[in-house]
Amino acid sequence: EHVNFGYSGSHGPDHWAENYDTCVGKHQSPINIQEHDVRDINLPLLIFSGLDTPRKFFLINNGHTALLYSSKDNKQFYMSGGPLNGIYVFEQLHFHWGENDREGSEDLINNHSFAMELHAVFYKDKYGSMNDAIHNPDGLAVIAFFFEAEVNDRANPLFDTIVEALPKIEKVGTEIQLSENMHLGHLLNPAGPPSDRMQNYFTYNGSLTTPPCSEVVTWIDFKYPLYLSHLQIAAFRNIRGFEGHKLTHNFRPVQPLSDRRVLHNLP
Ligand code: GRE
Ligand code: ZN
Repeated sequence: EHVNFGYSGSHGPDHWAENYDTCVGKHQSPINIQEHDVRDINLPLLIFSGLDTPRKFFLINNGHTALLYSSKDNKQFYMSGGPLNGIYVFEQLHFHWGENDREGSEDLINNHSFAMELHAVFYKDKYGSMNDAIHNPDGLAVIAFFFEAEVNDRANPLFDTIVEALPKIEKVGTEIQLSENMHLGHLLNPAGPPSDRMQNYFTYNGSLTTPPCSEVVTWIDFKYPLYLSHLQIAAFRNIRGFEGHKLTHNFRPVQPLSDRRVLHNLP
């Protein structure tokens, strides 16, 4: 196993630029989203399609995160509208977490770290693939959901299928098919569309939060968090990274906002 990047020591975020010079750009992610840098505006409706098509999902441990992708034999999951020009196609979703429930999200809101952050990654349809899209400034759009640890420690049943499968992908490179077909609408929008919850978001231009840190991402961060129990979150910390160590945390620290503005869409 070759470690190309990690989250501590000589492979940690401070060293990424030694192998990936784009990681020192001026429009990097994540950022601390602070009230005084944010402008309220009214964007067009953010539109999703294919949300309620059930799909087979595969869960993989790639050494950096737990990642889900779906077979492409069915109707695809698309996103458009909001801050986006054109149509974006779903590619994968994955998680970022911390050593405890007081950290773990990548973007912060008013200095607040959430316990976990889900990234659903989409590429612009006209570029045809993820690999081609990442060479274009408008190549990717990522919707981010923050998670808090539920104070009453109730589990979120929508995430049970994923959480219960994590022990089966403990080793780097392992992959399984989830036992139940899922539709993303159910997972990401429990209130069911149309819902204001998915129109209340921050948006800004930034980068991949992992090497090569390409500055090609339109970020869409939903303001209201989802909930998981402490134990559900803890299950993620048990998967292994490279060299067999537990992947206890995998969030990148915040990067300078520089000359950027963050927009807040008011539903
Ligand atoms: C990541 O690896 O964390 C990532 C991607 C694609 C887009 C955004 C992002 O792989 O944070
Ligand atoms: Zn990510």
